[in-house]
Amino acid sequence: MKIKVLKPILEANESIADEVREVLREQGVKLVNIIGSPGSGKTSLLEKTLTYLSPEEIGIIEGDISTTYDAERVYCMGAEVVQINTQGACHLDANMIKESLQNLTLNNKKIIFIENVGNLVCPAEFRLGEDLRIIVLSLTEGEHKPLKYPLSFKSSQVLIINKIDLLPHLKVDMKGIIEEAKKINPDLKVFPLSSLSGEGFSGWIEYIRRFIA
Ligand SMILES: Nc1nc2c(ncn2[C@@H]2O[C@H](COP(=O)(O)OP(=O)(O)OP(=O)(O)O)[C@@H](O)[C@H]2O)c(=O)[nH]1
Ligand SMILES: [Mg+2]
Repeated sequence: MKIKVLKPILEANESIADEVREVLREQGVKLVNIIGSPGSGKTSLLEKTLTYLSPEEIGIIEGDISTTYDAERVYCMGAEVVQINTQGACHLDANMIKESLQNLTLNNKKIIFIENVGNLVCPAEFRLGEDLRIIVLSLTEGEHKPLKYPLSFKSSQVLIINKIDLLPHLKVDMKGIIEEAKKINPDLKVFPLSSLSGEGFSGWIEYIRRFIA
């Protein structure tokens, strides 16, 4: 019996991710991949961030298993948006991003944010051609996520600790979370903030503005 093994999925994904990166580099557009658990606040972070930036210069690719709810939320903030429904898949892959780019106007954009499917495991495995990977962790998720889901933290450059407005109501050690995350990834840039109240946003906005520039 002969069994054909095609190019391993991750390897094929890597080469498409390189293509995506090259297309966007030629256009001068940066790509940011936002990962995090369901409900950690990825869409809320985008909504609030759009109020500080120029939405017409921003494209958004929304990844969800189904529905267009998140796309509608960011569309209302003035950004051009494409929704990907993965129909069950727990992460986006580079080919989905390559196809989405055909549905976005690139020549007036400076940055594209991807909101990945809510999941702390699978999205970490798949590069999408991004220049920056951000992990959003909310305080309500509790402690030890960095040690339990190390690849998500290791492969990201920025950690957003969201929902700090809830700190007085929770028994959670934010300092401990940061220490643990830094153990996994000492270079991780950490921004504790609230996407609801806007508390802590100045440092994050300064960082992303500099990144775009
Ligand atoms: N108190 C508080 N609530 C927040 C904050 N950010 C988001 N939320 C709430 O958390 C819930 C989930 O927020 P979303 O932004 O939809 O989370 P998400 O990560 O995009 O969720 P999925 O797309 O389903 O994975 C919503 O009810 C938000 O209003 C925050 O900083 N503080
Ligand atoms: Mg969302």
